[in-house]
Amino acid sequence: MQFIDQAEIEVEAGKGGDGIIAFRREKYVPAGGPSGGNGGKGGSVYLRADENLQTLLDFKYNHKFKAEDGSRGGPNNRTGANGKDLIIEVPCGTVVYDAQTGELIGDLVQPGQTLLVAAGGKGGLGNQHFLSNRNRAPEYALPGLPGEIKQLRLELKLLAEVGIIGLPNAGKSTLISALSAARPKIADYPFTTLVPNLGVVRKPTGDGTVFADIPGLIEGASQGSGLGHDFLRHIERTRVLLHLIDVTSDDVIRDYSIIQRELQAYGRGLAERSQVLALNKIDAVDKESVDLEALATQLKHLSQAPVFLISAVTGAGLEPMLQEIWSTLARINSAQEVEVLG
Ligand SMILES: Nc1nc2c(ncn2[C@@H]2O[C@H](COP(=O)(O)OP(=O)(O)OP(=O)(O)O)[C@@H](O)[C@H]2O)c(=O)[nH]1
Ligand SMILES: [Mg+2]
Repeated sequence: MQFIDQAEIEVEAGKGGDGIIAFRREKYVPAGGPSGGNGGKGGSVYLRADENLQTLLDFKYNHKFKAEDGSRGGPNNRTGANGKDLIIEVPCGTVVYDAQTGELIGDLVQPGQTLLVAAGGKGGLGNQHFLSNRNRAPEYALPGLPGEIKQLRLELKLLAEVGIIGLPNAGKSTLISALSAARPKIADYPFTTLVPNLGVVRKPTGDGTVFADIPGLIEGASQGSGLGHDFLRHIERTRVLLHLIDVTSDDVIRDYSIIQRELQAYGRGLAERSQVLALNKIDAVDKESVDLEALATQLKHLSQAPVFLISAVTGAGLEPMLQEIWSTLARINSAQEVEVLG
């Protein structure tokens, strides 16, 4: 599945109903007063955050939305019916911009939160409204006003809890396909992954956690080199970074440090985020000539983070690594609850 995290849509609110011109015709009343009712208000368009949605994919096929028009006023001072509002569901975390001006309209964070994006037009006034001492029989009414039309750009930062990062070719996509139902392209060359892949990994408790496989980062990513910067933005909202390092590299420590420096240069707290490190491809090293345990210990000292020896291909070491990720997430989540309560 292609993951789309941007979409453009057009929203149009309903037009207000027209006011009408009418006069009472009653028996024995030679000239009845004006009785044309006002038009109803046009429906407005709202966006609403829905926690069950994960992507903006739906908007690829469907990008024009219109709310109902208000009805015309009726005789006997009857106001026309208001047009129904239109509510468009979007994933939590959707940021909404005016596509023409680039202006930020709003950010939909909490489930159920709504945002007015196009206001319905006002109904026109019927001729009864214009009755005055000067004019006992006004022969005019106002048309309803048009509803707002807006081009919106929706942006969704991946709401993944775990971001898989690392140099190109470290095995990130192989890992997400081993852990989840995601089937990204895997190949023996850098920059195989061009857009982030999402995969849902089942916790022992049964519920899922979203992992994001990010395109490989290279030196200078924070300055825009490679595919870098665009994708660092995607991991801003993750809680844990799973940093994969290819253990067959000639300098594992250097590889670790390159990524660490990019996180630091990017800022926004990424370098301080909880990390779990995994030395991947242990099936491919000659255990006689490489002391994997020593390498892991060295990295642990340097990074102050837990380090695991894994193979995304054979599945070795994945279980303890996942356990560490679940307990790290649990720690972070309960710390946040305390913050909210305090
Ligand atoms: N032997 C061995 N090879 C692996 C392992 N994990 C990944 N590979 C191989 O490493 C190569 C790169 O794997 P990918 O999963 O595409 O790497 P990536 O990190 O997603 O790469 P980019 O998307 O380019 O950043 C592929 O040829 C994989 O088969 C592993 O545990 N053992
Ligand atoms: Mg990849």
